[in-house]
Amino acid sequence: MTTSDSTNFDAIIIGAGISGMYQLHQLRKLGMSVQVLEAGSGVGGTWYWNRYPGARFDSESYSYGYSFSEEILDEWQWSEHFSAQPETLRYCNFVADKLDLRRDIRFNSRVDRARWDDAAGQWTVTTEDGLSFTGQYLITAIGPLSVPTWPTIDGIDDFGGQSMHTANWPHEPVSFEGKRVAVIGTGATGVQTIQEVAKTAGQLTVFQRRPNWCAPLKNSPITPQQQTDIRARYPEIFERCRQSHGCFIHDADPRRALGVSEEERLAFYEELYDSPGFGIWMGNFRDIFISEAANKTISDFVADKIRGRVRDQDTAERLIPTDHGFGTRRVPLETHYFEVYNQDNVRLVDLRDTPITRITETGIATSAEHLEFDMIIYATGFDAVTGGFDRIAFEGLEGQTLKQKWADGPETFLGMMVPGFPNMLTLVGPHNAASFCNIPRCIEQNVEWATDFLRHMRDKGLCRLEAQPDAALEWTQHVHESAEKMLYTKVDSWFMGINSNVEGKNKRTFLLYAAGAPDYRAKCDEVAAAGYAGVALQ
Ligand code: NA7
Repeated sequence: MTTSDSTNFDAIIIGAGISGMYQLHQLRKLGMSVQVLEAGSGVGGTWYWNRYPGARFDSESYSYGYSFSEEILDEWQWSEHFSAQPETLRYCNFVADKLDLRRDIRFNSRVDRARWDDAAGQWTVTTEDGLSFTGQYLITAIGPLSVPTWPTIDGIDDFGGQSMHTANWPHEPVSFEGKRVAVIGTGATGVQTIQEVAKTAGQLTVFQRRPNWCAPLKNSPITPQQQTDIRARYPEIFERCRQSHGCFIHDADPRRALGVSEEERLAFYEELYDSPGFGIWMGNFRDIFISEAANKTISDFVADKIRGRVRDQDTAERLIPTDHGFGTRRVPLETHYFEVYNQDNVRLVDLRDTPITRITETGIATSAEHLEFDMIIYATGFDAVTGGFDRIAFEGLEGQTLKQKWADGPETFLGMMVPGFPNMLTLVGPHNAASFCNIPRCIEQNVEWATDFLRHMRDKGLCRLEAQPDAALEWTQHVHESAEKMLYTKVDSWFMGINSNVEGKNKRTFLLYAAGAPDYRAKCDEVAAAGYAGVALQ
């Protein structure tokens, strides 16, 4: 394996985000020729595109960076416990420089098609600007949240002011000073945006369809003393992440919410609410995700906190979710989010009472009124997990497309391979623990596993791998069975492949992996130790 001319490579990687960058580094170490094709003009993926105000980590910064290089760990210093997007993008660029990655990345190259040629044993990958590249292996590093979705509201193109989607934010600074700004959407992104825009906007109107359960982020700068401590504890931090369900530094408390006294339970909830990060979600009692009665205890607790923080009680009630329990959808972490609704310049419009009827040239019409704006911000989310795959015409054996194959929901082996699509590996694909994880931790596992696999192929003189249908069926069943008892499968969310703005994304199918990263890793290791059982090798 060292095929290389200007368009023919051992491997093609789609995407130069956190996973594509690391995969490139690893495949180079194997001596492979690699071409990375990246739609953006720089590295960073999510952190390149999502430049909206307030974008930042919900993972502790020092648990998020790559762990594989001591040099990178030694040289990089995070400034905050939950760093903001500009710093994370600088980090991605720092890593790209350090590892000299850019020479194998072709920027401004959006892939629109990838076709497997079984006779030639290679993929042909084409970009929107008409260029073609061939590679023996195709590795998708396209991210689970990379296809922004705009709402399907009449008149959306009529608006004469500035319209922006948070995931496609301009590279130039955007000022809200004195402006009349609308934000549509109150997911993790909307919440981060709203709390930032509210600081300077003349008027901010938030259009909320369904509220989410938000909890305090409790961010702060990292002091020099803490920095020294973090450096010394890196191995311990990463080991802790490795052992935990979602690779965060927080792991579920072994007690049950309903197995302790009310006093003990409330004291624990107070402690979690007052602690930084995802502790209140990932480090909570283990039964809150399974038992509705247990879940009600934390939902009631957080609802009371919202009532205590928002002055107008009608607004407070509208900000409290009633259609799902705490933690059954992604928990947005916030900094003074609820207090924003106490400001005179901020108003909440509840779309459950007064839906948007159309966007006009000057603003937004609801069933009750017309409101004028200078700017509309769409924080309306993504065609999650499978959207990035739908956007590219992947064509496998006998001309079958991946979109056709996954029309009723994805079917994968380990969330890394699809029968009928030989020599293709899907980093952070559906049914992969990495799609429900402190993502770089799981990305490192995905990349290292894929690299070991390709090393095995080379060492054994093999050139074709294809997941077997029965192995994929078994894995897919296991994915669904592991999630079955979890409350989040009873709720509409992007975890369940629901997106009201995308045709066909209205049937619940679990897209992630619920049994946890340690189980996932063990299963991957077991498959590898058995000579990649479940994969036909030639
Ligand atoms: P989310 O979590 O999917 O949130 C999207 C928000 O946009 C949510 O509040 C939606 O309401 C709202 N939305 C979507 N379409 C519409 C229309 N047509 N009208 C009104 N409101 C709408 O996306 P985020 O970007 O916030 O977060 C995605 C992930 O990125 C997040 O989990 C982090 O991991 C990072 P709905 O709830 O559907 O009623």
